[in-house]
Amino acid sequence: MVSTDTIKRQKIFQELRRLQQRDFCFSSGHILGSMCTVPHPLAREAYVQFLETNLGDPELCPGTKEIESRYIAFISNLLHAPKTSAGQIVSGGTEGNITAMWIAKQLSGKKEIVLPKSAHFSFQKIASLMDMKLVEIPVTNEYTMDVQLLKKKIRRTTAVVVGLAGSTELGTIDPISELSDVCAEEHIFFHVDAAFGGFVIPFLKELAYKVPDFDFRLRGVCSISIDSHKMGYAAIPLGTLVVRKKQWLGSISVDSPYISSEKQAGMLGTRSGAPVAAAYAVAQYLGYEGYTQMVASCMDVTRYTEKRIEELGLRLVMKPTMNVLGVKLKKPGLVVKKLSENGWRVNKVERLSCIRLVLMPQITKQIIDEFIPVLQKACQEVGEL
Ligand code: 0PR
Repeated sequence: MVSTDTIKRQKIFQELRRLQQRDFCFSSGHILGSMCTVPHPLAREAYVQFLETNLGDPELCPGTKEIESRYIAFISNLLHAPKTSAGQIVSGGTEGNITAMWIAKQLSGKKEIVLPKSAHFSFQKIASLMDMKLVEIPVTNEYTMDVQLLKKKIRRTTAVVVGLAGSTELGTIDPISELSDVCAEEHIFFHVDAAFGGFVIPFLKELAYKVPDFDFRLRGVCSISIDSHKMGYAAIPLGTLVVRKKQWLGSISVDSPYISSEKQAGMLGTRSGAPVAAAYAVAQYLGYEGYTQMVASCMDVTRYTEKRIEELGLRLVMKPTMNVLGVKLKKPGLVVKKLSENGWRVNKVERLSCIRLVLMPQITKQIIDEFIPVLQKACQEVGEL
């Protein structure tokens, strides 16, 4: 006879599955607007294995702490961080940016954030949370921060300048090298938001693409935030903030009397070791070579998509820098709605009058072949074509 407990469990899981079926899933290939992906199979396995760990109390789990240190070392190497640097695990790009702005505010005692108009909306949260002011710099025709305009906006009250290495809307890279020089000369904290591009640019370089420098080899770069749950092929939630000088983390540390470590840096207290173990497993498995192949394949699909879209008679906002494409439309909202009705998820960028496609590792040329006629029909129906 089946026990009442078994029946109870079955019912709960039936309900969970029923609700889950309403979700779009990455494996369907129909999510074309997200910056996340199906986690690598190894990430899934490691995640479950480390479910009970808490890196907020590191002495309870010295083994997981060691995994965290090794993962930070991997990220630091990828970003050419100097020996003086330190890394802080975060939940993703939002927390990475919050933590960087927190450090910049603490170190400078100032409140102004100078950033490109293209910066992610997490900075709006930061302004509100930390009582900071955003000074937006327009972008050039190439959709990157205008350095000449930036120079005019830097003042005695500037706490920090932010540059993007892979913008949310178009995947563009700001002139990080020039910004680094300006900030070094003015002694201003310079944060690079590489949430998306951090796991793309190093491998594009490996593949001999001409992409600008963005990492700690540039003298003025003070911190970089990079997400593993985007192009790192790992599980949500995981990002890393790397800072040039270890002691800067002291500015966001407090005494932590109830736990095993004397001080705790950063926003979170209790935090899972599972995403860290998952990301470490993926990094160990793929290595630089695996990530390079992955980026090469994403770029191959990007070029193919670009060609197929242009063949339809649609225009791109710009030649893509990485695996993010903006397709110019008069009514992006209507097209997104039509696509959604047909089971395809694409994001709209009203500000640039375009839709954004992100060619993540799960998107193949076959998926694009399925998508193109649906896009064509949607565009015809709303009068775009
Ligand atoms: N910085 C940049 C440059 C980003 O693109 C993003 C997110 C963040 C910071 C914030 O990162 P977290 O969301 O990890 O905190 N950019 C994507 C966006 O807002 C995130 C995203 C991911 C959106 C998956 C949709 C989606 O399905 O478009």
